[in-house]
Amino acid sequence: MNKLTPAELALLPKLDRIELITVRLPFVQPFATSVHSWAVKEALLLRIESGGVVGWGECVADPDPYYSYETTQTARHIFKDFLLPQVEAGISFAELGERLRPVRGHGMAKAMLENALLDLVARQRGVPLHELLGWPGRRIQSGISIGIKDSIPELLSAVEEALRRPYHRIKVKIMRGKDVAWLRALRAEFPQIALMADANGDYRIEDAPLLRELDAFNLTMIEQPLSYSDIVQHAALQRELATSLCLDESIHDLDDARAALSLDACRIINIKQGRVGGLLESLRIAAFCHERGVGVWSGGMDETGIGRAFNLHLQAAAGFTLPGDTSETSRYFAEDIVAPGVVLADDGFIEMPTGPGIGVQVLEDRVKRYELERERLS
Ligand code: OSB
Ligand code: MG
Repeated sequence: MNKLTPAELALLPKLDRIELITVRLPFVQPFATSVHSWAVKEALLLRIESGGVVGWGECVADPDPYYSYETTQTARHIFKDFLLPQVEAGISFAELGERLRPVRGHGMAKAMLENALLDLVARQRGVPLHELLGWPGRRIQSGISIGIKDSIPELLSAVEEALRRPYHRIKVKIMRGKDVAWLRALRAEFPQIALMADANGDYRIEDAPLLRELDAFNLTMIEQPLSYSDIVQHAALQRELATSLCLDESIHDLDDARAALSLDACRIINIKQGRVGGLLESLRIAAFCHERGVGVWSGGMDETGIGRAFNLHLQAAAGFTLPGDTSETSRYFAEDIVAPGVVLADDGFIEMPTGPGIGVQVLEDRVKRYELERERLS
């Protein structure tokens, strides 16, 4: 067992009030993957209070199971019936992790709980979250994930607009039928940019010859080309491609990351703290990859400003050497539930919030405005 970190040793405070809040924010424009298109962000939030200090967590599950089997409803059920009963004042985050271990999977529900507790403890100590996690703040690289478009010209203009911000790297979603020709057109127009593609599992191993054609486009990586549940076939595919593979959906915890690297199923991992059970497991995965020279980056789940702030703080850690999917707030929402929003500096970098906890202010009147449901649990 590795030495525990200060955050893992931190103790849970007594909670005076616990609420689950569902919010629904319209997206500025719909976001489409190979699997589904979302027009609104529906998110389950956790609000906890201790001695007048408030901590927030965001569950990255959607109301539907089109990215993961978890949904806002499964997260609510697992949280109320299995996770919350394990929370006890005075135990450490490490002890909480041990108590939650028998609950198989449901990393999104677990991350929401851990998020809120870490934010609360950091706010009580008056330190930024990244400091509680043991890392000095830094400016981070930006990246953008551009959804599936109806036509190649639409994709070209979306990329052009993103380059003007300027984002450090561009990720485009691909799917069967919107792949080789689309990337060829992009490369012809933008020969030099850092470009990658995310298939969200749309291909099968039989598509290896088609995917090999993507080697011509000098992509920094291809993200999750094969099934969300597969690691072995990704290893077979990686042997056939010059381009690095990156796994997203297939990685739920450190053990999955170990399996993927030992099988050479990918050369890069997309760490979404909201998918792998929270920030502490994310840091374990990042450290494991860093020791092996494997790059990681922070993905996103189109979070509200709450979840986005957690993703920012995570990227203070060593190992996050690649630009992630952390984009400007205005790209997702006309109005967010936190202030300030994420903006790019002129050089495309993003500043890490410096205030206590996640370092952004949650605007409770806005939360109320976008609220669908609020359930008080204590
Ligand atoms: O596969 O990384 C993905 C959004 C929702 C579900 C899955 C994915 C994404 C993104 C967008 O790519 C990331 C973001 O902008 O937050
Ligand atoms: Mg992805």
